[in-house]
Amino acid sequence: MSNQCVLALIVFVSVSHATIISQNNYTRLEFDDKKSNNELLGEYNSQSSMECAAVCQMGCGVFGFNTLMKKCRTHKKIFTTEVSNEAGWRYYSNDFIPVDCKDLRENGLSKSGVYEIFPYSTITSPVRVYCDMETMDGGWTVIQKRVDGSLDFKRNWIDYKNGFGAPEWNVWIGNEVMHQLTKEKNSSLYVSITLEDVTRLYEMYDQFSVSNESEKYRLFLAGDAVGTLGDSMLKPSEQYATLSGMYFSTSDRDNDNSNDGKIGGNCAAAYGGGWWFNACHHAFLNGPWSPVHWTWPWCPTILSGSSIRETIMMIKRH
Ligand SMILES: [Ca+2]
Repeated sequence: MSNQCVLALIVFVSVSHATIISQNNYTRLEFDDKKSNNELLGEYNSQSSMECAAVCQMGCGVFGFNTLMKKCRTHKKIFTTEVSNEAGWRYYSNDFIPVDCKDLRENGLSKSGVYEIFPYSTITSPVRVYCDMETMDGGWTVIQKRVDGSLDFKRNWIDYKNGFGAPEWNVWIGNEVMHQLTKEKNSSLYVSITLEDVTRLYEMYDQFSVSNESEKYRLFLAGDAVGTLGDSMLKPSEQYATLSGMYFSTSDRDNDNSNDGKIGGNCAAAYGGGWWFNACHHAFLNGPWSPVHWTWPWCPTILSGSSIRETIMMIKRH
């Protein structure tokens, strides 16, 4: 429970002497048939309290759902004095702290979109992520998404560490967040590439994790790879090197296995984006959007960025 929620509940109890009923990770406030007018963020039509909860998840402290009018009201804080009587209202405190999109899915949120998650155990600030709630039972946290060339992926170590872009658009969620989401947790990786003709191909890896910064955000993949793209990351073929076990490299941090003088031994600089390069790659989803320069996004299935409309990488804890 966040400090804000604790404070809010104390204020509420002291004012109204209400009892509190814990329910579905939201705390039901026994304050029936009254409407709060305090610090209103928005009012929406809503079919259920869970739908209302999903709206609140984007950043409210308290929400009310009217079972008769099918309306939802979100508030920054709990009501204190500004209350009016109106039949049908039930109020809830948002004390649910989701670690990832799977947490949200398991708590009944079934609509894909941008949510706030709290992947850090010690830092309380949220991370905005896109959750895919439809693909393979939903609960997928998107870690990479590209829909056009308007966001430059040729970036330095710090940018890849902290992430860049926006979750509803083009995004790299950040290596540090990836590490937090996958440390001590068995996660699957789902890669999808949508082609210009809107064919959507995918590959799912059973186990995916990223180590910490002192281990240069090293990539680990294991288990089965299934899908329609073919495996280009883990064990593509005899002549193709794996990316599992590789360190993350950017143009300013060469951690790759290349000593090739033609590219200065620096894969990230040569191919124009950060990645877990070997020497260098047969899968590379962070290349320059310009098709002339984005080579081998997913070899041998996709040899040039020119045929790509969209890429997505997303993960889900087992
Ligand atoms: Ca090198």
